[in-house]
Amino acid sequence: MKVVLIGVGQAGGKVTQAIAEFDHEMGFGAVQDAFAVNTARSDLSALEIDSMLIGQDRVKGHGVGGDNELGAEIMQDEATEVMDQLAGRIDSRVEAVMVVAGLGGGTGSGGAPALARELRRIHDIPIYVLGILPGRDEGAIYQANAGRSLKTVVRESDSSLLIDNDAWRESGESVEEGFDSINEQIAQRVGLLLASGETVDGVAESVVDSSEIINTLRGGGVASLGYATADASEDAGENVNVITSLARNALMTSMSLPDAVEAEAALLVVAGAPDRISRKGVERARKWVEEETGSLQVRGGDFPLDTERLGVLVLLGGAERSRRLDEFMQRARDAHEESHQRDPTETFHSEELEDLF
Ligand SMILES: Nc1nc2c(ncn2[C@@H]2O[C@H](COP(=O)(O)OP(=O)(O)OP(=O)(O)O)[C@@H](O)[C@H]2O)c(=O)[nH]1
Ligand SMILES: [Mg+2]
Repeated sequence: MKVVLIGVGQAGGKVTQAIAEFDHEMGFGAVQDAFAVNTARSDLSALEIDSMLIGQDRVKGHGVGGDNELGAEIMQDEATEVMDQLAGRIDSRVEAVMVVAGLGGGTGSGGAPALARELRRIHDIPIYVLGILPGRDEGAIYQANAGRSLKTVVRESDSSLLIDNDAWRESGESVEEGFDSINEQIAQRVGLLLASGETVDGVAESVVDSSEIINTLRGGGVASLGYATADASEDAGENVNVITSLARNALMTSMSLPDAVEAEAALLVVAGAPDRISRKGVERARKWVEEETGSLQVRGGDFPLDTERLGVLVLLGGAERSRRLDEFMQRARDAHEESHQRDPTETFHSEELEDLF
């Protein structure tokens, strides 16, 4: 799927660059362009992708310090300039835009939904948000910010792919220590998903294409992505169980937003050498995903890759009924109450923290 990535804020810029680099190193060509927007000059100068500084008159290049309302205001005020910068990048080949941001900060948290809204007004292609949720041990302000931003992000995007910072963290690492490795994991998994929709010459009809990704996300709401790999036999016939257990691992242990109980739609992508992919395994894995998610819309397809291993990607659309999301919203509400007790004058719109849907 040909995409333009737009990172907003520090996490947004770093993750955008990581996905673009992965795509480039692998030679996939799914990422047409990668761009970063931020209120902090130093965050932008650490990046190699093209970028734009906003809010200079208000925060002098120093970031919004976690104030996501200010982040949203700045993006709204400078929307025309940002759209001008993006116009030439989103050309007719581009099939979707992905706005990338950490939802716990200020610039990305407030700016990403504001940018998504503008993009949707102007462009007919799907505008997705890749939103990073703070991990459990990040501070209260991050939790509260992300809680407030989440509902807006979901409303303003065609689908919001959520990644919990605890989901793909190496055990033993703190979230901060782990950012680079988390970003690598995000880059690999999201990069593979985007590349899986790129048609390759002379391949069978079982290959995934962009429309399947778009259709899986068509219902909007929250999306989640999981991935697992394993060694595989040269003989497809011996890989039936490899594929079914990879699907199980991807869905049960590696989702970017863990513990989804239901999904509206799902896409099961089996990556690997075509002669190692067992059709029977793919069929069984699809049936299992159907039963597990209660979705009657489970799409499937192959992603031919020159490797001895097999990998399975599971993309869920309409997956807002997740225990992890409930847990997260509770954390955000607790964080909000805590900050309220400290500062009773704070004007916090608590209705935004009521149940997400
Ligand atoms: N996965 C990941 N998360 C990050 C990274 N950097 C920051 N975060 C998370 O993103 C949230 C903070 O957002 P930032 O992107 O730092 O904030 P910002 O959008 O730049 O906003 P301000 O700094 O307030 O202007 C927190 O929840 C962090 O844990 C990163 O490199 N990778
Ligand atoms: Mg910042």
